[in-house]
Amino acid sequence: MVLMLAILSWSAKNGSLSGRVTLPNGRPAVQAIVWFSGSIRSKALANAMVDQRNRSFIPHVSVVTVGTKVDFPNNDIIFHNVFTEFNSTKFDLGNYPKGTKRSQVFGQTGLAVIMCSIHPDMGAYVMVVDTPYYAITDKKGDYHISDVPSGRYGVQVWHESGAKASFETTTSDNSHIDIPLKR
Ligand SMILES: [Cu+2]
Repeated sequence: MVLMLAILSWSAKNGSLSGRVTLPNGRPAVQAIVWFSGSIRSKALANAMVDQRNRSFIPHVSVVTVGTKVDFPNNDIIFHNVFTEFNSTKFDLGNYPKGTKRSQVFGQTGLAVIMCSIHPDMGAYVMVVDTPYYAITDKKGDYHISDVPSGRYGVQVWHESGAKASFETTTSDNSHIDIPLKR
């Protein structure tokens, strides 16, 4: 009984995974997405949004879990359109004016490339994952995924330049892994 309690308290202790992601040229990979792959499952997020302001999508890169409904409000002074290429399926949410919004549910994992047919310079990415463990790197290329149960995980990394990485790791306590991306 004492031994079982000891094992339970040991396995209940969560750690973290953090480090720096770099591009093939050695520079920091800014807004790279790091997420766990494999048998972990997640719940849909209660809310998620890609805003449209000043002729751009904000945020430029985001992560949602499978089944999440993403809102695309138009908070700009001009009309925008939203069309998405998601796992080789195209969705067109139409053209709509300031103060209105359209939404889309992402029911499977994959990368959604968000575009505006009116303004070809507008673009955003929504990565749909099936794990609660993910992070987007900051300006230094640093990521931090907290509250990770100790164990063996697949890790995927994506950057909009096309550089990526995937590997397996065993995490315990606070693991530090720097990730050089390749094309
Ligand atoms: Cu636009």
